[in-house]
Amino acid sequence: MPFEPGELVAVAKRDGVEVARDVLRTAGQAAEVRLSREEIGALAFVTAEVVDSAGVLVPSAEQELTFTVTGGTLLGTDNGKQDSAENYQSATRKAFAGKALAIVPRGADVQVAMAAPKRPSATTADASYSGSAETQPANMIDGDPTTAWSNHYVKEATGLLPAISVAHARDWVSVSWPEPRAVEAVELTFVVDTAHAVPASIEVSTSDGTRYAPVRSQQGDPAPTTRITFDTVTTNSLRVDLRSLAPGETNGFLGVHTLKAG
Ligand SMILES: [Ca+2]
Repeated sequence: MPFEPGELVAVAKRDGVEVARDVLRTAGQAAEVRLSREEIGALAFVTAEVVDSAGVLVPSAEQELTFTVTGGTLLGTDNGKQDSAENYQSATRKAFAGKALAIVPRGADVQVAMAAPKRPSATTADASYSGSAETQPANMIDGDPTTAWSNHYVKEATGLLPAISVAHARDWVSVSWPEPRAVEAVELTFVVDTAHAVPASIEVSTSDGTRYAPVRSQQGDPAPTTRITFDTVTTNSLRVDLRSLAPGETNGFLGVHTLKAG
């Protein structure tokens, strides 16, 4: 069965009546650390689990976790990895299979900080220009349909000049991933509102590692959700050049909620 992210539900029935149910969910990106503790005798065993924004354990997480203990001394840390060369006395330990353990005196309080996730396998997005801190390129690949990249900017009025905010003639957005793979389409969902319009034209390019060149046989017309198909290319980066419908006007800005290469 080909891999698809989602939910796998196993339901056990006896005489047609459900008696047990188990659910496996695909984990998203590491978002936070969940702590649980078990106290045995004079000791507390505090388990840290790296979970995604829905609280699902991220089994691939290997982030460094740093434990801070108050009301007692950190006695040791572990992550269950047999061949780990890390110091068992260190307050910092990498998660293994998404988990790490701290041992402290019973009653001591434990806080944990997670280092910025190392995601060499991450997809990244870029753009020739972003209008504000709230409309960065990463918004195109965050899986959130409400966030967007945009080139809309507002240059505040000064004593001499009125506020300026007019659309660029063109800008580009791009998406890159670590390992080359075959792609034959790109799908974009554009922002359409009083300031933003669907672009006048869309051109998809791919990089050979040094420069971008248009992909062949591009088909698809600009629309709020546009799918451009093209001859299959094997690449790790696509760039999409967008031309404004109203350059120099206040209603010709470009915005992209979602950019997907497939
Ligand atoms: Ca988004």
